Amino acid sequence: MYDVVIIGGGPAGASAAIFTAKAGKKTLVLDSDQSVTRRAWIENHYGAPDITGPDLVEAGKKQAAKHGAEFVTAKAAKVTSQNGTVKVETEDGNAYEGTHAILATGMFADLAEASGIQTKPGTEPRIKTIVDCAPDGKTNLANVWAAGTIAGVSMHTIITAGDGAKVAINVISELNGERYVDHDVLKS
Ligand SMILES: Cc1cc2nc3c(=O)[nH]c(=O)nc-3n(C[C@H](O)[C@H](O)C(O)COP(=O)(O)OP(=O)(O)OC[C@H]3O[C@@H](n4cnc5c(N)ncnc54)[C@H](O)[C@@H]3O)c2cc1C
Repeated sequence: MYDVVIIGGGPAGASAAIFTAKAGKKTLVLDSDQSVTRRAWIENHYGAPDITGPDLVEAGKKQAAKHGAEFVTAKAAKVTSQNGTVKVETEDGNAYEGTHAILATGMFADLAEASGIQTKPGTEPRIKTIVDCAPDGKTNLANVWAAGTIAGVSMHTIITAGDGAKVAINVISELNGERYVDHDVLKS
């Protein structure tokens, strides 16, 4: 049983996984490897001048794995939530359980729709459907959250990665029962 199951390994999902894994939460990332970011050349990501989308996506996954996040290449087909446990079933017939789940599926709303997670029309350019979530990321399904493009934020890597981090801190704070901060100090 995981503390957090994250669906989507793009900037939003992997950024969330960096925070949850670094906070000592047992973290699984399920990813179908269809990130649109892989087609990007990025010159506007604060602190990472001139980077290819594939390099940014790989760097994010490596950073999360360094802190203990597990990655499985699979397509999630359905999310259910019952009695404090979230179950994620994948197209290859497997199922994974966690206390919380974060949807970071980018432009893909099919998982949310197949799972009875409320959606609404997107407001950002080229985004058809998004999850109808609260500002903290909570969806209508207990312990299921949304982050990044699928949560309706502006479709830019610094913003989707930031939103993944924001939602991860909300999930960690809920697990810990108090607000969480992750600050490391430069050793002198
Ligand atoms: C051509 C192009 C150029 C761009 N240039 C820039 C730029 O210069 N600067 C900038 O800031 N942004 C740019 N972007 C936007 C950037 O790529 C996105 O904003 C972004 O970062 C999206 O992050 P995300 O994590 O929300 O989604 P994504 O990166 O799309 O990640 C979503 C992940 O979820 C996975 N997934 C979806 N459904 C499932 C499922 N059911 N089960 C398992 N996994 C699933 C997908 O495989 C994917 O890996 C560009 C985008 C494109 C397409």
